[in-house]
Amino acid sequence: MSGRLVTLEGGEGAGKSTVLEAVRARLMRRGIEVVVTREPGGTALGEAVRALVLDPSRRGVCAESELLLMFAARAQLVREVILPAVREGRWVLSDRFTDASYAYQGGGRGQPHVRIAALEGWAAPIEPDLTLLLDIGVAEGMARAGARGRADRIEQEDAGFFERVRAAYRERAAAEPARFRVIDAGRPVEAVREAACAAVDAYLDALGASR
Ligand code: Z5A
Repeated sequence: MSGRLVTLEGGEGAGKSTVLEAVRARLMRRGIEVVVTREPGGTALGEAVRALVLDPSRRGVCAESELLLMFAARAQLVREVILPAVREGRWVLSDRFTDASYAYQGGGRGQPHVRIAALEGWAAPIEPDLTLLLDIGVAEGMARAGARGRADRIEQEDAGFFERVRAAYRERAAAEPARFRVIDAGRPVEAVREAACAAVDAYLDALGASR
């Protein structure tokens, strides 16, 4: 089977980290070699950018800089990790990818869609094959994340910002139903994990059927 890019997305407190390991384990159980990565990050350069862009003490980061930093990390990740792995037939499971820029920098910060699309076209020219969107109400997600006790710079935004992020994610999912699976992340952990794994199983079964 050829390589694939699978991404996990969601707003504040959606539980991506909690679900990621279950999805990885399910793919491996189905005989697939998985490379796990995250955004921003996943390379030495990307992790340095992550520390910079999420540093809660850094004030006054403009939306344009934030967007460019996300894509600087992504360009490196695509070339250093994702494209080589996919070309070698492995699957990459990424905790966030370009949809996050459309949601956070586009929906949240108001950066124009065309500007993000232009960056995507040359800096990160690969689209995920499957995207699991963990969707949760903003108040509930913020309560979960708040209970965790640490907040990066972007997590310190207000509920209105996260409402715009959520709306942007949902719009993208509605526009691309073949790629997205929207998972109700407001349920107990086990139910969310199961729904995510079931979506992966269904995707794999469909691939098998079409081979
Ligand atoms: N960002 C961006 O702006 N633009 C971009 O292009 C990209 C990223 C790529 C870092 O992302 C930030 O970068 C993020 C978006 C921005 N900032 N914000 N906001 P990240 O993905 O690394 O950070 P994160 O959003 O905080 O994700 P996370 O750490 O993986 O958190 P999570 O998705 O909310 O997952 P969690 O840690 O598994 O769950 C949160 C808490 O809820 C935790 O205590 C769990 O035990 C609990 N939890 C999880 N699931 C459940 C259920 N089902 N019930 C009850 N409690 C639960």
